[in-house]
Amino acid sequence: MHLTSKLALSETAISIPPPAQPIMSSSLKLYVDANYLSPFAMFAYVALQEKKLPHELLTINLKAKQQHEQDYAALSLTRKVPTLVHDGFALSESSAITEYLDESFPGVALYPTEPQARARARQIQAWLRTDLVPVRQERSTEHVFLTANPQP
Ligand SMILES: N[C@@H](CCC(=O)N[C@@H](CS)C(=O)NCC(=O)O)C(=O)O
Repeated sequence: MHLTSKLALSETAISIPPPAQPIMSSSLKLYVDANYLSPFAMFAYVALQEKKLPHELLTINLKAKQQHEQDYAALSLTRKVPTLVHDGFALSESSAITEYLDESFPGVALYPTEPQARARARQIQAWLRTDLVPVRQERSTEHVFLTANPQP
């Protein structure tokens, strides 16, 4: 019997509405690179963590070209990581993933709701992905996480 009905039948009759969405019954899988160095995969992973969404983390060995194998290519048109699979719905592109998670699940808001603030957040995200590529190249995740004593 559901918790809500049990409580409703009891004398105190405290009614606790079920969560807006049954998070635990959703199946979420995130495909990331096997070295855990893709900054794009990190965006999606951090979104799952921030929203406290239980998920399965699966790895794709990019060096071994696993992204081109039939099973993964069927999920990701671009054959890149990350890819999120939510109850059979497969979605690539890190910003699409973070926005989808934010719009689909309750919990902490990843983006502001006010349109101008939201646009500003997306603007910064877009800069990070495009215009700030030279900075990303100079401070790549390989450099930051794998170089001993990286220079600031
Ligand atoms: N625009 C994509 C970029 C994803 C991307 O470039 N992923 C790289 C890893 S950092 C990848 O999967 N590369 C494999 C390949 O190009 O074959 C996003 O934001 O998700």
